[in-house]
Amino acid sequence: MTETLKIGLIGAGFMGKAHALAYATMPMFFWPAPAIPVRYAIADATDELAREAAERFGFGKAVSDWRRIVDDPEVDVVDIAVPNDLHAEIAIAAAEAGKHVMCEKPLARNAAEAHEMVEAVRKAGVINMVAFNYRRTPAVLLAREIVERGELGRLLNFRGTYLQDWSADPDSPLSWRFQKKVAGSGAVGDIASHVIDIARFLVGDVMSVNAVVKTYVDRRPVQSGLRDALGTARTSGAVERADVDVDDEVMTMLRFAGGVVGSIEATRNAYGRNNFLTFELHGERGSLAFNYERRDELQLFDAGDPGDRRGFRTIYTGPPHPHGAALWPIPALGIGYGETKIIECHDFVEAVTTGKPVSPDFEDGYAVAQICDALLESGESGAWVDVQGADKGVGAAA
Ligand code: NAI
Ligand code: SOE
Repeated sequence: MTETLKIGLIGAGFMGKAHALAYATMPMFFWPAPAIPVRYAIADATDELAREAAERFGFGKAVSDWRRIVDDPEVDVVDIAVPNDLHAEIAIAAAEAGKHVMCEKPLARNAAEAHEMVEAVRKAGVINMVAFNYRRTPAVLLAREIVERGELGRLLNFRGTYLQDWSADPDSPLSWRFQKKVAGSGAVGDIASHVIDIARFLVGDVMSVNAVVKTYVDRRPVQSGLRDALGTARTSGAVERADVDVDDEVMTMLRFAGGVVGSIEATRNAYGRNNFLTFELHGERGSLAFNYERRDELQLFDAGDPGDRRGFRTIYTGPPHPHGAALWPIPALGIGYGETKIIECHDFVEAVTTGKPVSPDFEDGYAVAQICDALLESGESGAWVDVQGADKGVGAAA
């Protein structure tokens, strides 16, 4: 019989749903599964929310105090899918209780908090992962293989974007994502962090940054309820409004270890862009281009092609590509956001059962938080800012 792992999931909003789906379906894709995740207990902020989540997502127990999950000796894995201000407290308590920890991104509100989390998991010796799932899109994994095989030659530059429009409307309410005390930062930690993770995955450590950081909508309608409706709710007219104290947008130049240069732009105010997470990577022998909105495709340019054949070639990911065989049998049948979470879940569960480390782990989450802190500092000062602790060299982010 396949081993089982009891999961305690904390938070039943957008990410609670995505993680529950991944635990339920991972063995249906990856078989033999490294272990069968058992949806043991789920927590949300009230008894009613927790009960509803348990019924909907198939968990055996519902609790409104997350400490009951952390303290339960039956729980093997604590999975943190709540707003950012709770990540550190829960992860540290879970590690101290000897649980393996999966934590949503950004790892914490800032690098200092993230560092405490790294110390806690290191001391406890538990498996830990930060949920930067976009790097697990098969096309992104393929990009990494192409880079590792040296097919692009020496890397020259990385250009990344993450453009969304769900908060462009000033009547979209002041959810937790617009409050510094909860979120830590705005577009920087929320979405630029994903591109930073991919940049580290493909290129290596970021050494210094020079950023413009901006807040366009500085007051929003006060929201009732804890969950972020991500722009699907509107409150117009003479409603109570309160201050937004995080950024909407960041644009930055980057210097990587090893001499690669780059740029990243992230905004939640780009009308017409939904989940426009893109990158281009240029090397001395070729280039790669990716757009998450066409996530089954990777564009490859080979500078060695004859002059009359120059152009990007579209590779449709499928069974021959990383984790592709576990998904669907024909390329371009189409994978979704859920599949990236299922792959993430597989790799995490495999790490827990084998004891082998998995990436991105809390160290990676901490490194991304250091870059985010540097972006915010540069946005304030207008100067280039060195990223604290960035001394590990190209490839260290693997
Ligand atoms: P959400 O607002 O949809 O859900 C948060 C849930 O946490 C709500 O159900 C809320 O009631 C619950 N909650 C709040 N306080 C709680 C407490 N003390 N105990 C138990 N539950 C509590 O938020 P969403 O979008 O699910 O975000 C959660 C985390 O996931 C954030 O860190 C966010 O940055 C991250 N995220 C990551 C994504 C990715 O692509 N990897 C996508 C969306 C979010
Ligand atoms: C909102 O910007 C959001 O839900 C982010 O929090 C996620 O990390 C991203 O994957 C989708 O957009």
